[in-house]
Amino acid sequence: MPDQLSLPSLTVRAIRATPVEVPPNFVLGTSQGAFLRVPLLLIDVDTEEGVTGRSYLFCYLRAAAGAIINLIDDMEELVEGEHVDPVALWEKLAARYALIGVQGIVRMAMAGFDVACWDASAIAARQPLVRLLGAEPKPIPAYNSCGLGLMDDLGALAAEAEKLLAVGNFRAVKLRLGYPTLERDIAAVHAVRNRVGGAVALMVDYNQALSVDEALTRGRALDAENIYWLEEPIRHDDYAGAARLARELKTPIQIGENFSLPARMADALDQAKPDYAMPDLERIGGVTGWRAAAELAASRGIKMSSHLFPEVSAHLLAATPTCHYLEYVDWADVLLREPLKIVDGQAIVPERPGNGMVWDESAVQRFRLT
Ligand code: SMN
Ligand code: MG
Repeated sequence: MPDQLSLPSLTVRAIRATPVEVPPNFVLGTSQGAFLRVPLLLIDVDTEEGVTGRSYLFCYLRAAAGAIINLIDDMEELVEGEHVDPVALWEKLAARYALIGVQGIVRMAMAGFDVACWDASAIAARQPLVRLLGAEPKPIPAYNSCGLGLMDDLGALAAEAEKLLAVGNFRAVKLRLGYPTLERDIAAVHAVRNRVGGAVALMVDYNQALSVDEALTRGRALDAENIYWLEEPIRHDDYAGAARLARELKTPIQIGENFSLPARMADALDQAKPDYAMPDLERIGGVTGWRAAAELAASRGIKMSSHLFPEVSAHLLAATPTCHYLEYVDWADVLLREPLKIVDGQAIVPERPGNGMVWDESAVQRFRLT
């Protein structure tokens, strides 16, 4: 991505944050708990020039939404009347929040604002975000990550895999693992593999459930199962453990959804030496953080995928030199006038100005919290 971009002149007028909770089409049961409802925070940045930029955050917990709204109200006072220059605004806010620390939900709130600022800039420039970033739209290979959570009924699991492939003609899906036993993990893999066939890419995600020793044991068994990547088998900040897994296992190790800003990603890439990386838009620092992350991955020759936020991530991956896979979830579809399109298993980067997200206001009212 080019360093210097010319951005249109816009001025921040207000930031609005709207909490919503949408029912997922598929329950996502991870080893760390299941998502039965998806709490999102919609962010609108209004400018004096009449352009509005949009983004959303995934709050994980309903309780986090209110706390993030308070932070956004605080941020609004700091950026009102400022020129919409996302990199300069990131630096200004980072300086103001140095004492509380740019981490956790402070960093999420800043990322949400950053993504909306980039959207406003691209809309004002009458360009899709990908072009503002100096790249061209292109189809992005995607895997369907909407479901395949931990399930007791392996027949239902296999049926869900088939359903997930059918929606957008996907050729890749991600299965959550971390059942009480290795045997049960392998049974889940077999149930899905037998139903989808050998040509489908099957990623697996442990959500940090295992000790290093257990990950070596289960990983060695998975090495015989044609697994596309093994995601977060151990706690995300054990870089030495991850490096050992990457050395000893055949299956590629994937980490990244917990990289907190590009600096920690650099540490993780250099110390954990994962095969692949998948930063998350709201944890890596929005579009501004993603651009730095893409450079880090490119300079080390590491293929980079996205985590959640498929609408904005599609633009970003198209501008990422080592673009790998887009993680597709449909959570925001019900809230969007034009949801992200998947054709033949690939995400289509929209040509409309900005990141392409415009709220369906009646849906927002329907799913609004308070
Ligand atoms: C995941 C984590 C948290 C919420 C949704 C999904 C998972 C993934 O780790 O990578 O999709
Ligand atoms: Mg994951």
